[in-house]
Amino acid sequence: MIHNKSFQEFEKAQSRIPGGVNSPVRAFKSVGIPPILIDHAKGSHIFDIDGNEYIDYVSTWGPAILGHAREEIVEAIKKAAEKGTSFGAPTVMETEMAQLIIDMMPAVEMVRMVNSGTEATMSAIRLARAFTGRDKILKFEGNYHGHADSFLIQAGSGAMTLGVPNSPGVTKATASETLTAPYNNLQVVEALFETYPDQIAAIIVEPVAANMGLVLPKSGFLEGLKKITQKYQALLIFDEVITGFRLGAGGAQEYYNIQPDLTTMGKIIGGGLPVGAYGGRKDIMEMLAPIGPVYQAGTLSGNPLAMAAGYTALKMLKEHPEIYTQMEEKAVMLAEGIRKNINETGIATQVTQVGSLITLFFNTNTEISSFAEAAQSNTEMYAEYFKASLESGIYLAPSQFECAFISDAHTQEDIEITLSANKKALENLSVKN
Ligand code: HOZ
Repeated sequence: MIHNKSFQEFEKAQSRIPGGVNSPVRAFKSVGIPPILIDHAKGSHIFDIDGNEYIDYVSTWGPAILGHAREEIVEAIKKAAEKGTSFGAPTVMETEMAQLIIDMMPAVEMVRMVNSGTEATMSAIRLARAFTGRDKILKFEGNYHGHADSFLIQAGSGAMTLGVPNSPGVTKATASETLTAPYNNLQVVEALFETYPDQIAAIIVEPVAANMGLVLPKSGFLEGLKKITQKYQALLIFDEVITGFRLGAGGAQEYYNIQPDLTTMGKIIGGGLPVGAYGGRKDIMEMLAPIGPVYQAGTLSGNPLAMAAGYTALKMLKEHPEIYTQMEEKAVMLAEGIRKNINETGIATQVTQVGSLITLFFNTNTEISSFAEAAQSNTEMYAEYFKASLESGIYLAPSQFECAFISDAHTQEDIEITLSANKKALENLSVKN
């Protein structure tokens, strides 16, 4: 494939935008080639500015759950835009959106819209601190909750990919209020609560960790977190920015049947436009200004275009539960096909999958349940695999520590093409290694 235009444009971008990108993972740094620049996308396919076409498994990191440029969503945005793009004042659609989220997410009684997942998580911990009167939060190694200071401690996603899990610029004082534990390790969580019994405001967790590659919660882990937070009167926050409306219409809280006190949302909730939200128990949410003292605001919060796109996407997902069954079937077909290819080529890899999320880890551990185990992955092999896949027209996450996202638009044919590209890439790797 020829990528000349992409490479030229990326050269230009680098002298104008730090690293040439507006979000670090996009720079392809960990896979050793310059990024391809995107021209457009439709359904499950994405097209670069050199005219190459790929089957897309990044799916804009989740939001394209109904496929790119889905007609119903594009129409809703156009219709909303004709009426004005921002008012900085309440609209009826915001209440309808709130009601839809409340109907879909079991643990959400009230919800506040913001503009990104980062805004949702940073606001949720401020609220948790105010509600409990405590300062510390507990997060898990390799979980990613956006880029607010309190979360850039042992963080996953781009921070893990670039080897900067603890970012400079976060003050020692802020870092000291964030406690960390290994994912899936209840003993460490319990021990931290024994040390700080009345200082931890909340545990924030990705109920399925999807920013260190896909790492599933062990049976009893999420239930254990719920029990510990109840015992110590701390709050449990599920960061459902990735799992919300993806593991099912009711997110991970419905999938695993656990009620967190607060939930943070993003990605799918905007139907491809920049939206985040946080919600949960009414008694906690009512502490927010203007009825309570906890301040949080935003001119573009509840933006009419974003509400129109997000509402349309969520309504389609609510009304068509078969979408989830079909996405899962495709994900299982892909995961099983990759496992078969692995057996035939003898490469040391692990495939994790839940719902429509998948990661192929180049990793010799037989089980990957923590940051430490995920971090042992062979990132050079992943880079080779990524480049071979790209050449075969498969667009994967440019990092070992992210997921592949299946959408409603992926077809059986897409999966078959992906599996034969996967086989070819694994065969080449097995010859080299
Ligand atoms: N943090 C995102 C992946 N988990 C990447 C966002 C982006 O680069 O668009």
